[in-house]
Amino acid sequence: MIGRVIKIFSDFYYVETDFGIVESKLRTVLKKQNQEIYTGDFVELEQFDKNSMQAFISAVKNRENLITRPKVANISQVIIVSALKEPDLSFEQLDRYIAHCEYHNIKPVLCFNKEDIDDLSDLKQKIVNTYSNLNYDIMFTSALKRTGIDELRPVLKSNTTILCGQSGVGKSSLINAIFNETKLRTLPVSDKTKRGVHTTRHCELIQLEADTFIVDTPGFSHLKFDFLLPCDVQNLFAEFNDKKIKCKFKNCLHINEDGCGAEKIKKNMSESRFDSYVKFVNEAKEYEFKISKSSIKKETSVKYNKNKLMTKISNKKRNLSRKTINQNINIEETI
Ligand SMILES: Nc1nc2c(ncn2[C@@H]2O[C@H](COP(=O)(O)OP(=O)(O)OP(=O)(O)O)[C@@H](O)[C@H]2O)c(=O)[nH]1
Ligand SMILES: [Mg+2]
Ligand SMILES: [Zn+2]
Repeated sequence: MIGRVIKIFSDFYYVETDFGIVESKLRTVLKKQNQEIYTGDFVELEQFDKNSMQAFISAVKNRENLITRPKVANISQVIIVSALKEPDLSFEQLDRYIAHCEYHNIKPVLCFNKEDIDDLSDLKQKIVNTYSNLNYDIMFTSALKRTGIDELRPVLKSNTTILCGQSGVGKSSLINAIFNETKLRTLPVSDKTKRGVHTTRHCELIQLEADTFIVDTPGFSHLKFDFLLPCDVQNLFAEFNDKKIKCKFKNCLHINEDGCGAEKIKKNMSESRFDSYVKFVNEAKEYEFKISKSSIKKETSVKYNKNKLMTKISNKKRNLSRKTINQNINIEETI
């Protein structure tokens, strides 16, 4: 029997099947193989007991894709949800989510929720100016007043769509509005921090129609670009995909290099986008620095002594010299 993992709670995998939702555990052999299973995975079930609706997962089908933040498999679309207000829209956070989608080669849809709060037309205009020429679809919604929801439905059709975005922006509320019922728990943003209170704790796949799924995810805001090299960050910004860029420098970051050929692109890029770009490049630089240090360490783990290759003993394993021991004693005494 084949099913799809819709939710994971510690050791339990909830699998949607033709018979309903089956509470499943992993076969020991899969555990031993360290087989990871994610929400959205298609799995094979064995030893299905119809009475208790329990079974064992014996295999995982090949994945079409796996996005990593949060980890969900076989998705066809990402909608990045932001709130126009409460919490205030952060262009930087939005760019982080967009760049993460680009990293996974997915063009996200941008959804701006809570349009019922105040007259936000200036902000909306700024959003359109910043993102529409980058070919991202933009939607304005209110889960509360149910505006924009009918426009959202056709976007979801026949897709497995993951809603992601910071805590409190209204992801679960939007799903409730789409279903016209309270399927998911939602909570007001905190009065103190003006942020969400992390109401959704797990990724959950919900079936809207036979071939239409939505995944609710917990909001988080610490996406960092500390896993790629500085010169790769430009691939995550649609502005730099322009084939017309003719920068003569190799590995140019297009930030403040004299004579950089991307000058024109930068002029057309909105200030907030450029700021985000520079920030992400700096995070990538930290990563570059870290790996450069660790590779030096590797190289020095062996050394030549009298033409013989010797393995250097790590500092932890090496006995302290008498001088160091004496010095340490002196330090302790002075404390
Ligand atoms: N005014 C207004 N409030 C909204 C809207 N959508 C959601 N809210 C409120 O915002 C708060 C947070 O909504 P949630 O749906 O829990 O937000 P979330 O994105 O799922 O948050 P996490 O689960 O923590 O990631 C709730 O009090 C909602 O009632 C909206 O369109 N307008
Ligand atoms: Mg939620
Ligand atoms: Zn350049």
